[in-house]
Order: sequence, then C-alpha cells, then structure tokens
Amino acid sequence: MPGLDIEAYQKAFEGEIEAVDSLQALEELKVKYLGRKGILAQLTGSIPQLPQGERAGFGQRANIFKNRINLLIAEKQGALIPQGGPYDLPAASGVDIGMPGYVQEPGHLHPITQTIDEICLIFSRMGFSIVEGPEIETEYNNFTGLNIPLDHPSRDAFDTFYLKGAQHLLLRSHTSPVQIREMKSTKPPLAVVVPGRVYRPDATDASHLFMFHQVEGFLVDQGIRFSDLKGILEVFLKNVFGREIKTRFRPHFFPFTEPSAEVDISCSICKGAGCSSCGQKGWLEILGSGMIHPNVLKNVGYDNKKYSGFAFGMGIERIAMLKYGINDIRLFCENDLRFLRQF
Ligand code: 2NL
Repeated sequence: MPGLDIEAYQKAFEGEIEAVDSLQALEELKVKYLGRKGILAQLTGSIPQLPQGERAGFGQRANIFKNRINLLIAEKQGALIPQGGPYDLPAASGVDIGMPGYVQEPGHLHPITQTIDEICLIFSRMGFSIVEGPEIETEYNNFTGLNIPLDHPSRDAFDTFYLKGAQHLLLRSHTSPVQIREMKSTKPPLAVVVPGRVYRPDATDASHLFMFHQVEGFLVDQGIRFSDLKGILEVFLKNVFGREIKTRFRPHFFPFTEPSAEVDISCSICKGAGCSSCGQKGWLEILGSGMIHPNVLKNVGYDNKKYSGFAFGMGIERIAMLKYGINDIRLFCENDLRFLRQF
C-alpha cells in the first residue's frame, strides 16, 4: 500500500467493508482505519512532513476520506443490526430509549452586538450605508483631519494609545477616522454610519473600559441644516428608547462640528421627574452631534461653500446600559453566562 495514497486506501477500505458480515468485524475495521494508531491517524500525522504547498489539499482529502469511512460504517451498522418489530427495535438495536436526551443550548449574539445591529438597522432604514474601517489609524485621520488642534488634550499620550516605534500610528480613539476615509473616497451626497471598537487608556471601573464600542454617523449634501440633524436623531432615539421619550439638544463644543450639541433623552425610569438613574436630572445624556466644521469638509476635499452636513457619535456600552438598566460596564466583557443569558 503506497504510504500516502489516500485514493488507494479508500479503494481498499471500500473492498474491506463490503466483505464485513458481523458487528465484530465492523468494529475491527473501524479500529483499523479510525483508531488511535489507525490509517487515518497515520495519514494526518504525516502532514507536517509534506511540502508546505501540499498540506492543505492533503488535509482536505484526508477529511473527505474520514467522512466517507464514517458514512459507510454507519450504513453497514444499520444493515447488520437485526431489525425486529416496532416494539423490540430499541432493545434489539442497543438503543436505550429511557436515556435522557441531549439538550442543545442555542447561543445568541452578545448584547453589544445586538445593540450595534439595532442602531445600524434603524439608520439603514433611513438610507444610511454601514461602513467599517481599521482599528490602527494615522494621527491625521484620528485627529488632524477632524480639525483637532495639535495641543488638544485628547492627543496626549495619556489619552490615546500610540504605537511603539511608529509615532504617527495609534489605536483609534473614536470611529471618526473611518468617516474621514469615507468622505475622502466618495463624493456627496453621502450618508454613512460607522460601528466599531475604539481604544482609550482609561483605568477600568464601573463606567470605563480601555476598549469600548461606538457608532458614529454623518450625512453630507447640498443644503443640509441643523433641523435635518434634529429630525434624524429624534427618529433614531424614539426607535431605540420608545415613542414616548422626549429629546433635548444642549449647546456643546467639539472641534470637528460647529455648532455642536449634546443630546439628552428624558429619563425613562422616572419619566423626567428625577431619580438615581439620571442623577436627579430627569435627563440622560446619549450622544454628541453637530454640523460638520467647514475645515473638516475642506480637509477631505469637499467644497464647503456648496456642501454642508451633520455628524453624531455615541458610546454603545452606555446606550446598552441605559436601555437594559445595567450598572457596571465590566459585565460586558466578563463572559459570565448568568449575565449574558438575559439578552
Ligand atoms: C461624542 C461626540 C461626535 C462626531 C462624533 C463625526 C464628526 C465628523 C464627521 C463624521 Cl466631523 N463624524 N463624529 C460628530 C459630533 C460628535 O461624538 O460625544 N461621542 C460619544
């Protein structure tokens, strides 16, 4: 028998199983081919000795062979087991119908993934496309292109993970660099949402992780106004938190938007009266937003006299915590099934 000729082994196996006429002979054949020191084990054990380029193909063929062996053995077993009437079949075939069955516990998506999917679905229904980008970014895409000045505190090494030995590369601190890439490569009109992981060197506590998730989005066209931003975000927030919530836009400052606003929703727990969840304020801060700064439009090569747009960003862990009443962000990454099974 040629040492590694799978086809020859397969021919031989098919002849041998044809001749098997007892369950004992079948068991012996099974050990010969599938046993710990069997032919299949020898075949797969020899893979490391093969030239690099042949290993994957050989492994695939060995797998197909194994499946074929299992199939023919199962068929033969069925043919060899004495078939009685409907009532003595279980006992005769050695199947104990009194044994408890296997419970297959279905898994599900992580609550953060579910929240990202829900947010993206709402925006895609409003015509936004969904784009992802790299987690290692350039300082330009993460800061400079976004009109974030050189002396801005977020650029400090205490607030951003810079790559060792590559000073202009970093772990993105928000998903906005993907927006820069997208605007640079695509002419308006353009409406995009960007979900993904972001990184900041914060000490871990009940409300901080050094890696978390954001969804940001933007829309650029001719004649886009702040009222467009308000309308889109209002529809979005009512979809996530319920028809009955109110929204509030508070003036704020971001270097990449002007004017900028932080957006609150009325606290769904106390209905705006003030409780411990909202720090007695009656309002919960949900996202940051604003009209894209003309400098940003210029940086990506858009004519900022002709085009305007809005942008927004939110932290997913925070949204999921508010939506589901979770009080510790660390629960999302502890893989505790007692927590995860609730979603
Ligand atoms: C926040 C603030 C914001 C953006 C993110 C953005 C900006 C531009 C283009 C595309 Cl210039 N996207 N993102 C804009 C305003 C606010 O987020 O507090 N996030 C949790």
